[in-house]
Amino acid sequence: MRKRILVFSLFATLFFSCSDDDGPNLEAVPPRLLAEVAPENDEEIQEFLQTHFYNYEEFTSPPAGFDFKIVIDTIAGDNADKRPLSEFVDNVDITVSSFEHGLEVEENDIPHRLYYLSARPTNDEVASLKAAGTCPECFPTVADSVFVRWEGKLLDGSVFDGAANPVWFDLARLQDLTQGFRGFTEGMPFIQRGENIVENGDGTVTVENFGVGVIIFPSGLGSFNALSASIPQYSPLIFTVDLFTLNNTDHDGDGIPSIEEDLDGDGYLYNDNTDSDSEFPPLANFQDGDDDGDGISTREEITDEDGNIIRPFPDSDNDGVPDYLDPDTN
Ligand SMILES: [Ca+2]
Ligand SMILES: [Ca+2]
Ligand SMILES: [Ca+2]
Ligand SMILES: [Ca+2]
Repeated sequence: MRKRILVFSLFATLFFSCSDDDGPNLEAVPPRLLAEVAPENDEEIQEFLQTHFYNYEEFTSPPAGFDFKIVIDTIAGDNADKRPLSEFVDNVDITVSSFEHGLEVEENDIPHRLYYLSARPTNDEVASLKAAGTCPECFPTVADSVFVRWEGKLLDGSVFDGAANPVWFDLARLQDLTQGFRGFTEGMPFIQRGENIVENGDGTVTVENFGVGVIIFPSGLGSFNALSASIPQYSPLIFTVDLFTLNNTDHDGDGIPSIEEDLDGDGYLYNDNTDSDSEFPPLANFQDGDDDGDGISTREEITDEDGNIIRPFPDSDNDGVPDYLDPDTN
């Protein structure tokens, strides 16, 4: 019996083989390649987008008392004439490398397609608001913290987790794939925050016009091959989110907002580490209070005698590298 339980519990993830002499011999199945799983997952996602719809009619003409909750259903039967999700989503390619999942076989910058749908306001409205540049603070960056209600589902519709009451998420932390949900972070900048949020004093909040959206992404932007009771390996994930509000974040408190510590501007915070040679464990700049590792804190290198931050950041030797990133100057 013990052996049977062992076999059943490990069957999904381990290769089981019997050898004649010393009984069961368990061998780990090596993880699959990102480059192989990403296009497979994309096919599954595209199939999903073509065969499912959301309650777009309610979002276009909200009935009295509508709760602005996204409902996704199959295009079939009474709903055979609905317009598929594929007509409403936009997508963006995000590259993922093997080190992010701690994979042994090296793969670099493998494209992963993430799909997003803002239902309120619509993707088009979000795009024109962003293009107009009138309200950059209305949208989170990948470095911010967000206050959201959310639900996480698999493509078969089963819910693996969620929060019916809003909770805070640190998107920068979630971007670290050891957390398993980088896609959640990468999709959030396409969702608009709500307005006039008020704490009611009883633990609840009210908010107006909160952004409502869906983010769908392949497993390489999720938990990939990780073992979990609720998410099968290599599963694409769907998140529905209501974005109540957000906070800009300065994780290391050095006076530089974390998003400005994405020095190469690629939207990924963990590959910017000015003093990577000199520290262990490595700390990306947004986590590091002394970015150039010269022993003088970043804050000290960017402030005047009164502690006010000087902009642009001081560059005493005029070599184009500000002092806080230049170990030669302080
Ligand atoms: Ca900082
Ligand atoms: Ca970066
Ligand atoms: Ca820093
Ligand atoms: Ca320094």
